[in-house]
Amino acid sequence: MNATASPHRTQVAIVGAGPAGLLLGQLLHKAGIDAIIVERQSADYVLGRIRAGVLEQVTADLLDEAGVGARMHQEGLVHQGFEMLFGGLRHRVNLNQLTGGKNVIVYGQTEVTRDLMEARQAAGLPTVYEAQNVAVHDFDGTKPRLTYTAGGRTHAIACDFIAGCDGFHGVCRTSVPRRAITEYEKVYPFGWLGLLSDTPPVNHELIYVNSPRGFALCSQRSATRSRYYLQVPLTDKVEQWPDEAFWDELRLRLDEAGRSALVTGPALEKSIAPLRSFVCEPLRFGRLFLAGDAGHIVPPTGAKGLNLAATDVKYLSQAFIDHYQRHGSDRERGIATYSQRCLRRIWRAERFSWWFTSLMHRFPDDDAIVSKLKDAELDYLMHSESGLRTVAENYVGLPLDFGE
Ligand code: RFL
Ligand code: PHB
Repeated sequence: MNATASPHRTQVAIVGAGPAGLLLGQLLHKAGIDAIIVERQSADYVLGRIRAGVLEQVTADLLDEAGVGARMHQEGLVHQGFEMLFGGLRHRVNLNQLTGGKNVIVYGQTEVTRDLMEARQAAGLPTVYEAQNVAVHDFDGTKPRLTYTAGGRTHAIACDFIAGCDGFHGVCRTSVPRRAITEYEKVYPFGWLGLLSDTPPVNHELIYVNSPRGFALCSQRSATRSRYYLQVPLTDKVEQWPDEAFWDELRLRLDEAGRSALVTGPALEKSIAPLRSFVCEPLRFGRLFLAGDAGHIVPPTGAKGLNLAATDVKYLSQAFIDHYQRHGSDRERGIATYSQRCLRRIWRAERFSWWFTSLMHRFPDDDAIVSKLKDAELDYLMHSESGLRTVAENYVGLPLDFGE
């Protein structure tokens, strides 16, 4: 039987030390609000997950606001555009020109996470790693609690609010009664096989490829580190894809210029990720708030997941700051409107990610006419100023406040 340690008290208990939880912790710390983060995995495990690579300007601004942007500015690569390859031809989407000067920054999620972890550690802020049996309680009343076990003991944290930043497979969303939630979900009939290698990128900008053999993406982390993805059947296993098979298939999906520029090397990491569109409504249940992948998932084609997590966290930190620091009727406004503010932005990003994914991938039931129609849509988009602008303004992301 576990002994129970005496309860801790904090203002905000954060579940999950991914980018959403860590960024929230940092923004609250800057505002003088107490928070404890409780994470199921070890810090090394969290840092070992290779995920996002593209940051919107809004996300970069938030990292600056949190005081963790220095290395991103030094090492991140500012990209003013990307390329689309289909029908054997490349087309450039000039993000900067089409959006009045906006760019994206290529800087890996691993690095964002590392910067946030180091800042948290330097400030001496509490994070519990390898917490087991994390559970959230009484969030529909005024005294929520979080419990977990570690080192053979049960620990309890009493708090004012719980922030569920625990990703798609977390415990927070599933602790809410089913009748209080509506979930919208689409699972795509393919996955992305990703490979990371210490090889120079095939191109100075990202290339999104729609080929008859399926989608491919040429991304990067630095001038010497590349990240590539291939659309693969959901039934494929990583073991079926030795490095050489990966490179051979990528060559077949590229154009001649890509094939001759491609430098291959051993994989540092290789994994298959399923693709999903998912939204949970609402995102607040009494004193429990969902942020990031805990509340929504986008397929990675639009590079929106991490960016949406960051903007949820901006709205959530602002809601808590207003609650603790404002007086008068505005005090609870951020809390009351959190879900609706986030969801409007989320649905726009969901739409873009779903549309871009549908356009760029081959679906098992696409017949000849669907393929021809997608080719025609791509051809139209890349040769129309408004088509290109539509792609560009969605890719660089919406501003934080985009009007009523
Ligand atoms: P995370 O990163 O999943 O972190 C959640 C954390 O919660 C912990 N956890 C728990 N802790 C305590 N108790 C429990 N019961 C817990 N259950 C879970 C987990 O261990 C974890 O540490 O969610 P967060 O913070 O919301 O961040 C979201 C992003 O990670 C995600 O949206 C992006 O990675 C998505 N994504 C991309 N987003 C972009 O903006 N740009 C991109 O270029 C991009 N590329 C990608 C991506 C995701 C990918 N995969 C693998 C799904 C590329 C890929 C291949
Ligand atoms: C990545 O570099 O991991 C990456 C880039 C762009 C995407 C998805 C993933 O759309």
